[in-house]
Amino acid sequence: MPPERRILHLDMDAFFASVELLRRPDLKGKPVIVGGRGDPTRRGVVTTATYEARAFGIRSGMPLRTAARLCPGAVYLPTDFAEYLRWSRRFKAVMKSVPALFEDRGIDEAFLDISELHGDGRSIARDIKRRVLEETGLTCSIGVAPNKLLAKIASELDKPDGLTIIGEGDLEARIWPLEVRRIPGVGPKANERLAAMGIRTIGELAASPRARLAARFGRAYAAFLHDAANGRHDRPLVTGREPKSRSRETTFQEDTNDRQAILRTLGRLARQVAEELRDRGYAGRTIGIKLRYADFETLTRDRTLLEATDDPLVIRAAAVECLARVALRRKVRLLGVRVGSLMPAGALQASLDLPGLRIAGDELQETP
Ligand code: TTP
Ligand code: MG
Repeated sequence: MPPERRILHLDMDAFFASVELLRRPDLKGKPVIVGGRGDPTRRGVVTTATYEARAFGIRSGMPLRTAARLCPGAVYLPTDFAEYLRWSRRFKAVMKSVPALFEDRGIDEAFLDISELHGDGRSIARDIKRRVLEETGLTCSIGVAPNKLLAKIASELDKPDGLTIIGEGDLEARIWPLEVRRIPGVGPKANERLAAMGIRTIGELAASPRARLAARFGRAYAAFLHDAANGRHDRPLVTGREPKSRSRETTFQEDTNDRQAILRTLGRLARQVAEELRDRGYAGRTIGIKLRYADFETLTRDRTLLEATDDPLVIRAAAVECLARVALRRKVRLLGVRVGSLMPAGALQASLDLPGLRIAGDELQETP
């Protein structure tokens, strides 16, 4: 048996809302809901809410108007990504100062592989929690376990301000009673299918014959599910992960097919995506749009440029070309701009050296 690894997963508590409370301490203890433009009479979705608001049934992804019905007394605040990004960097700086492999998992969570560190997992985790609080004034929840999957499940078990250590011997008592949807990688569809098979808890999943799961899910996913339920997951941390794309989207206050309004919004989204790319030091070659009609039919179009860009005007021009390829007879509900095939902007120069290529439709093709 290989020595037991120790993986630490940290997830910030009610992240966007907690950052808002830093500048509005008067709102502490109140139901606060962050989303859209912070106006529940207008369109938009909840990004997150304080635990006080969650007590009213408020959840991420819920339309603001629904939230307003459930919790009319809440304070509604607009989403301010730039501000959350700044605080995200600060708590990650604390984690990165630990001499251990670090995996960035997005704006409010990350892993550390603390296998090689001296000291027990609990004191390492406590120390990180204390320093994150000192540096940011924010609380987080940490899970420590023999693998990434269990560590992530563990970090959620005692939220907010939690600390949960799961060892191999804790599987039966702590993990098996949980619902299968607590396994990262089990979405609503898999959850539904498992339920239809009579599998509700992780323990029930662990006890299911692999062949039965494979017949329903295919061999690879079945193996993932069965191993996960049995606490087996040997993925290493992914360090130096490069983001694949950046995107921004917005829901119109009123469904529209007014080309001018759509173009204006496209320009704004292009500017926002470009700003975020520059902020993070990336440029991308694939520019795409996403368009959702009022009936929720959704389509995407993209085109690949010769050179990676972080220029808002170039991004907008490419997005406008994509827009020209879709019909605007029906009204549009949502519009998005995405820049993909990202590379560090420093590598931009190297990417310019692409002789013999031209753009044809969506694909780069060899010039005849
Ligand atoms: P989460 O960690 O899922 O949620 P949270 O930090 O708000 O709350 P918890 O204490 O349960 O961890 O997501 C982190 C941030 O990502 C969250 O503050 C807002 C944003 N987010 C969205 O914008 N949309 C979403 O659907 C979700 C789930 C999160
Ligand atoms: Mg969180």
